[in-house]
Amino acid sequence: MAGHGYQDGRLDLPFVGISTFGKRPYVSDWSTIDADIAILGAPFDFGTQWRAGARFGPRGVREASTLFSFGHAGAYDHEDDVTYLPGSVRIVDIGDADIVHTDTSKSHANIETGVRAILDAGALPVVIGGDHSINIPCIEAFEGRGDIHILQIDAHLDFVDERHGVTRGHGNPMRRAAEKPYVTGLTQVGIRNVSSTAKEGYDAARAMGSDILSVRQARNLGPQTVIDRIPQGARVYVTVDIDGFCPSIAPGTGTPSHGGFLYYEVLEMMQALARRHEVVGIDLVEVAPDYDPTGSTSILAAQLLLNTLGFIFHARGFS
Ligand SMILES: [Mn+2]
Repeated sequence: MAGHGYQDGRLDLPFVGISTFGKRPYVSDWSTIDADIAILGAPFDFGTQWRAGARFGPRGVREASTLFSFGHAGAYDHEDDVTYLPGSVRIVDIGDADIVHTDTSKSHANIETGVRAILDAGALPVVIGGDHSINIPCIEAFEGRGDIHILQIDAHLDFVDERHGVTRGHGNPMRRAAEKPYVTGLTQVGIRNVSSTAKEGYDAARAMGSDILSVRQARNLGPQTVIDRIPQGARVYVTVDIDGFCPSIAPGTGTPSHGGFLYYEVLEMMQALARRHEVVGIDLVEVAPDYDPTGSTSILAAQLLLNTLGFIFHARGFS
């Protein structure tokens, strides 16, 4: 069989080489992004209110993503009879936003610069956190680029307005998003248990256009019905807090909350979303690899991202 294409050159197994996301090309110059998807790391975790460690999320998820980097022929899914992420979908990794310790403003500004560079290049931004505060500069990068709706998968509502002067911590991002004139609404799914948001936050969220569903409510509705609640025609930005998942499968996070989603529940929401809506951006936050010595949390994050990207670009007609 010598000479057949996929047996030529390097074998390049997943554990071999440099851990960019999916072992895709690294682009260090943000003025030269030429891709359909660009991955940005946002290793910032000064916004946490309990366990830090999400600063290592980008490295953890990148390393885990190499598991799914076999070859360049795409990922064949026998259930869907589709080869997702064929070679025609160009993915690059633009590295990390620079983080300045103790300086949230500078660090967030650097994240926003990265997302703007990706959007200016016409690519889909995929940002790996970092704690959930990194969603704030991600959403700010969308200013002047049309209306968006936000789909949040999370255990926590993250709708705190301000406490002790803090407005850009990991309990604030959905409130900051809802304040933007170009954010037309939020669908907040997986919300459960005690968290930083008090009743006033829930009332404010609903008054500002949020549809809030717990895990049990979402489970009873089913993934398609949850997605059908998002207004038809909305351009959707997805923010996934890994603690939306059950800590039994995602213990590597700062504030785990029992009773979360299992893999297919979220995956099927992403598939339904990709079929029905234009997805304009994604962030995945709060992976703190040090709390999960098995590495399973990072693998879950990488697997969800790659499969979601496959659904989005399949819906866009790539084959
Ligand atoms: Mn969150």
